[in-house]
Amino acid sequence: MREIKQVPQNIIDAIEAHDHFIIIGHMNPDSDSINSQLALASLLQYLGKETLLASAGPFTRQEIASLESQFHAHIPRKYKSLDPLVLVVDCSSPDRIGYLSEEIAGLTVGVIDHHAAGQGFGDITYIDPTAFSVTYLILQMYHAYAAPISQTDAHRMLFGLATDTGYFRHVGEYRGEVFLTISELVEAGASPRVIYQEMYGKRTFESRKLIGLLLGRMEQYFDGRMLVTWETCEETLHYGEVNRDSETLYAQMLGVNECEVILFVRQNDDENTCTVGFRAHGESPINVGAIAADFGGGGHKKAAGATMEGDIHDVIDTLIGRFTPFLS
Ligand SMILES: [Mn+2]
Repeated sequence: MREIKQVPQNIIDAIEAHDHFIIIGHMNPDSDSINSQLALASLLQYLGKETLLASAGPFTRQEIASLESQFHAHIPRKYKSLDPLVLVVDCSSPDRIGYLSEEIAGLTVGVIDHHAAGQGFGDITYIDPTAFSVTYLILQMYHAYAAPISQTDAHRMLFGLATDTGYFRHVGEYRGEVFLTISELVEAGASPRVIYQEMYGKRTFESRKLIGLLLGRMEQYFDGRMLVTWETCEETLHYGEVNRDSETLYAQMLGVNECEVILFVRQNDDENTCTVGFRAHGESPINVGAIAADFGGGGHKKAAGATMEGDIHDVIDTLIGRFTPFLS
């Protein structure tokens, strides 16, 4: 089993030295980011600290939309004057928190993250790129303090772990720590059934139509080793940001025999740029995070994103060129 990285002493010391905390996650928050923020706030409150949760949003993902009211969109000036420690979760660079990076200027920043690219940002760091989710790292902090885990926090931490492992589908051999963690959190009251429903159920009729549209137009490149699909900004406007389920789209595409890499190119409403989702098959050696980083984006080896200039077909051409050395 993988060795568990200890919570660094300087994080523990910094928490000890502060009474007020600002907890920030990345923009376009996902379940790992949001639930890491919430579970960390609970732990700090248990330690007698005051916390403020902040997020640049938007809360478009269905499974987190109802949580928005717990987050501040801006840091109140008064709170900043209390000398809070800023804890940033699930971010490999300061731009991932959006405009909030300007609002925390001058404050001490701790970073708790699991992205491989996440080095060199933050005054103090707890970074473990082998951890499947940041909620897993937050759980290690609960252990470090021997803090009790409420049912609500067990749910949050399991939800983050389920999200970042694609409901445990991306977990490979010798990663038994994931299942020990699941066992611990289920015994503390988290429900895998409820989390599955939150992640994959309760979808709209229109969201299935959108998946049908995007699967219907996908194209093969490099003898089927790459699959590409795309969406115009008019379609995004029609289907909405909430009516989507990109993970199901990706899973369907990656399930195609011989497929190693998929690209999902979405035109932005400025019409001059596109947002690209990259995914690689678990068995492929291709690191899409490194390729996304070439275009100013980032992410993990198997899942990444970038914003690129040009219309949909320019962006697809550029990316086909970039992947040619790996796939032809
Ligand atoms: Mn994450």
